[in-house]
Amino acid sequence: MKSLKLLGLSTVVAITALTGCKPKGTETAVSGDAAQKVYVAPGKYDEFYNFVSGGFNGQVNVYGLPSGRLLKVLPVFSVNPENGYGYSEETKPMLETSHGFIPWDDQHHLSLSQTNAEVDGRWLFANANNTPRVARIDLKTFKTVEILELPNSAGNHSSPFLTENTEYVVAGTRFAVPMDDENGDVPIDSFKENFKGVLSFIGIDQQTGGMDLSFQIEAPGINFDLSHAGKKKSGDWFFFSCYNSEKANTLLEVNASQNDKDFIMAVNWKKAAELVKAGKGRKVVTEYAHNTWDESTHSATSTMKKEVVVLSVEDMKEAMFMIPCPKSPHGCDVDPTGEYIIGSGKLAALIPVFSFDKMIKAIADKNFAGEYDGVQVIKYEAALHGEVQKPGLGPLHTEFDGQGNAYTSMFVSSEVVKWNIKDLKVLDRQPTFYSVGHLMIPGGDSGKPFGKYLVAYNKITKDRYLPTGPELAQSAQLYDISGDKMKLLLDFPTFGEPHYAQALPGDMISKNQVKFFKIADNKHPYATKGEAESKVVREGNKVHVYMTSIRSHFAPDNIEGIRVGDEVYFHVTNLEQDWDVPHGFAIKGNQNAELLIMPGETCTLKWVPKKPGMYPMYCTDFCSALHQEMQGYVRVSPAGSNTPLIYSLNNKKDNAQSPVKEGETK
Ligand code: K7E
Ligand code: CUA
Repeated sequence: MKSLKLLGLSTVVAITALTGCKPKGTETAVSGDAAQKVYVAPGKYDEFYNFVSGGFNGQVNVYGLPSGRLLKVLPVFSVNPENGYGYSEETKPMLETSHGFIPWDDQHHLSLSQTNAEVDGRWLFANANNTPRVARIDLKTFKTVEILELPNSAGNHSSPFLTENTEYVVAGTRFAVPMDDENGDVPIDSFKENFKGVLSFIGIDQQTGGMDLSFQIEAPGINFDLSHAGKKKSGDWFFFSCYNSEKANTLLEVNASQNDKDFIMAVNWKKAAELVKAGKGRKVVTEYAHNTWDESTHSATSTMKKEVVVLSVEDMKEAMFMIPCPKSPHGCDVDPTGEYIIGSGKLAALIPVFSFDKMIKAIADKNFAGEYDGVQVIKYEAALHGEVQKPGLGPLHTEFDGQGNAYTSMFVSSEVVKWNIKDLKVLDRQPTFYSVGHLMIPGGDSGKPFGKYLVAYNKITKDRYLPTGPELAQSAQLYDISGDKMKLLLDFPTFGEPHYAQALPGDMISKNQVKFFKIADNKHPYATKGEAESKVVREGNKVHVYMTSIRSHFAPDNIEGIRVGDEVYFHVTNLEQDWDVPHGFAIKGNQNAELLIMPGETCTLKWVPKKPGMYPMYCTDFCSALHQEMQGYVRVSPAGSNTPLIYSLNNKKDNAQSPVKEGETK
């Protein structure tokens, strides 16, 4: 969405004049009882969890609503020094890809798992935009437990969106690119012949949530921007917004804005799945990483997959259609009944609303306007329910309240517009401060919205908070939508750049929270299940420290006999069996982050000391009154020295292991 900030630069003169216009009446926009409505008293829980994408920080941020309090930053696609995600040996495989280890990505969209088109509180799915991947977060532990890379794709923007029973997570590529099994080393201006837009269908195991790339569809080389599944009557279908039907490969802000209409593409995913089952599609050889987290070993594994089944446009002839949609559609949203599909043309002066029933009839009647790269194009009027006239400028995204109303964000005119889905009349408009991107109603893209609040996620903050140098916090705004008119209640700053978000009632997941991991169930190969088992083992130049932590000491806490040239692995097991008692671990000179070890878990920090000396280590998380005493020393001797390897707690050295015993040369 960044590009939209530049929208007004040269092409759209009329809009240029309006991008600078800023809504008036900031103070009067807030009603008298706003404070009371967002006040959550100390010790009380918020009503909703709000999961907000972190944009260019690659993480997912969790807020409470209505308070706007930040509860947690969940590491997903970027390393996180706070808890060692991407730094500890156990979590590093989560960020492996076919391009190697990637410590950063750009995260835009989130989808909560659904059952019967209602959010069910099991999992949260997130996209990585830059190096195409989809992640699954387990809402029992708030941990990223799986990441699947997507081949034949680039710019995984139209992702991840879910079918109504979480059968598939679907992802459309933003950039058309040559297929992975074809030579990508071709002139860029061969775009029209060589570039394809691929849609990915990731099958979800209903018990475990495990992801598997079931198949892909090789669609025309168009840019897929967003999507949503149909629901209820349209539950077998998926709808994707597409821009750049011009197939421009340079200066898209001008060249991809030529056509009066681009498309919404409708795909019958059930038929596609049947075709694959019937043996259609070709096997494309490629490489993509599948990374999974195992909660019994507290470790991730990365495996490289080699193949994917790809359906062609020809295969999909009866199951894939285009609907013309004005001017570079961005958001593609389906109302709670599944009947209405809303395309938001960023440059359009109206919002088209399509009817699912009419679309099906148009297909049956072969009411087509022609073909686009082999895909039948349904006549615009044949699928159209109607247009919302003069809704505002720069419509982007639409959510629903379950009462027959839609709410659309207007990036350019900086407002949220409420309108009636049936008669398409605008009912209310409220300013946003400023330049709203996505908006979100809890459950607002499902078949059962909770419809009490709406949050606008704004791109520009300007004067809303105390200034903080050249970069200001991005901002969210909470509106009360329980009445006829929307009421602004609250501003709260956000982390990174928020795009899409999801929310659900707190009690749907709060009661299922894992409070600690049972030490008896810990199957980590280097777990140390009691202090008596703690030890230090040398294997050549690798030294494994089997360490425990409990309030308020490490075992062992004195280690000697480490040499320059050693690779030391601190496998720290947190022996606590109590909620909210992590221990930290840090050692002077460690080149990666620290560890934060949950109760019952084992985490590993790799440390390569560069020079001889005395290296203090300590717990970084204030865990008890004697937290500051939770410390120790590691003595590092020069390479080749014969300092015996000894380790102890409280100077008991019975377990001392001599390097000579290991049969090593000195
Ligand atoms: Cu509109 Cu990436 Cu969903 Cu941002 S996108 S706003
Ligand atoms: Cu353990 Cu502080």
